[in-house]
Amino acid sequence: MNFQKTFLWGASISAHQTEGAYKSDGKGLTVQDTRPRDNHEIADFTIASDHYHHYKKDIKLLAELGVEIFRFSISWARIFPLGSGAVNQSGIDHYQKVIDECLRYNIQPMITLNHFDLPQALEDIGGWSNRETITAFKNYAKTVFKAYGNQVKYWLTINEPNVMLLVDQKILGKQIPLQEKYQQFHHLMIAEKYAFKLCHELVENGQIGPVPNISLVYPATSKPLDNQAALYFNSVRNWAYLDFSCFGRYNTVFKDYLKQKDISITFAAEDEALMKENFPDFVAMNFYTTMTVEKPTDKNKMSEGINDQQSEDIMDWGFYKGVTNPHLKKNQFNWTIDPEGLKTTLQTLYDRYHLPIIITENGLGAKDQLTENGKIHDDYRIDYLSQHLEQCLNAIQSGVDLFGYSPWSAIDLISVHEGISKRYGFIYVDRTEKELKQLKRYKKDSFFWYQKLIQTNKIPLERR
Ligand code: BGP
Repeated sequence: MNFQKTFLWGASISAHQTEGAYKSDGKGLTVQDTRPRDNHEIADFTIASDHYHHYKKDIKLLAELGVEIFRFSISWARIFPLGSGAVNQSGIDHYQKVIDECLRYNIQPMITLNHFDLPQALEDIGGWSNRETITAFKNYAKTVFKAYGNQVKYWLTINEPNVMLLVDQKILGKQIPLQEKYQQFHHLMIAEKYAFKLCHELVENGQIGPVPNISLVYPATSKPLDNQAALYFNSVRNWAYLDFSCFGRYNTVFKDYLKQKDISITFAAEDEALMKENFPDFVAMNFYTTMTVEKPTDKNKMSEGINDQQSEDIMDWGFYKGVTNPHLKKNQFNWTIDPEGLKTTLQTLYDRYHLPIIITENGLGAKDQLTENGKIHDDYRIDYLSQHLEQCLNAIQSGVDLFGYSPWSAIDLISVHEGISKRYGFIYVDRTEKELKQLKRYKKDSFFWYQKLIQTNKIPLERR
């Protein structure tokens, strides 16, 4: 079976992980520029892949790759250096040039409004704990919809609010107390509702979707209590977010979790109506892995909190504890690989929301090697992508309305907390953690493989 001709092929990046130029042309600092680093041996985001200065070259390569969409995020602090207040015209102009460059090659931009990089000035007033941040976000979203809405039709709201809150230490560099975390959840989701509303009001034919990271949660055994554990973690990690986006409500399992944790959420007068009147046009989903949990039985054996995206790092006493799934392999960075889980995730998601789905992240982080003659033989990435795409086809055949695939990542970028050595791109960026070299771009084997796939709408059998 082939993919339909209308299926959208893309590639994804985020601003802070690629752009660099972290203080150029009036940009303000963001929480990603200031967050305390646990490992100073790895690259920071100050120069990253220097996409800010290489965007023309990078987009030309993406055109050669053949993608129809390019998912990137706008750095809010380039548009509003202080998060709100005066607009920075250089920031507006920069993304205008990026959009023009995409359109020159017939590539549709798919823009994420915010990808982990909240302006520091807003963090200084409490970040997402303060409703002022919602007001600032509304104004920022309105500004970019007005600036680019006549050219950009695909929009994404806030990248992975679920992972950002669950893995706060790794992504934001600080742990948010539980009560505050779930008030932030509410504010993030309300901000998203404003984005749906404003996009529909301001962008003619505009389409907008939420972009959570979805990892289906399996029970470790058929014990009823392990199944309960999976139910709660599925709700807290996945459905609480999408139920808010797509149904406009808190789901009952999540409400019970909050009640048992003694957490109460403060609503503002406008929230109820906003939640129930504004919905997305599609769901964008980032998928890397699945999770497996059991009901925890021994408090002494548990350390606190959720430390990473992997099962083994999940601990929530009374609810769930992550375990290794013995049936699945792992990548070099200990992330579980579960292509069949992608099919089940797509089916579960489609059955729940009945909205078209696009995958906006999926990919393999690996320590690629550049050979002396400028090649990167990343067969392991091709294998990973092939296996996941086969499951996309199976999901489509089973009735899921999956309309596009935009893997992570277009070019090599700085991983959230594992530097440049953890590479995801189709395009290799020649730098090390500490040495910038020339930042030259090279096409990996996966580049040619993906190019062929896009040309034929069929998963190529050959690897090179
Ligand atoms: C997602 C984020 C991305 C990206 C990816 C891989 O959660 O949206 O920004 O980085 O995960 O994660 P990592 O960089 O930790 O390997």
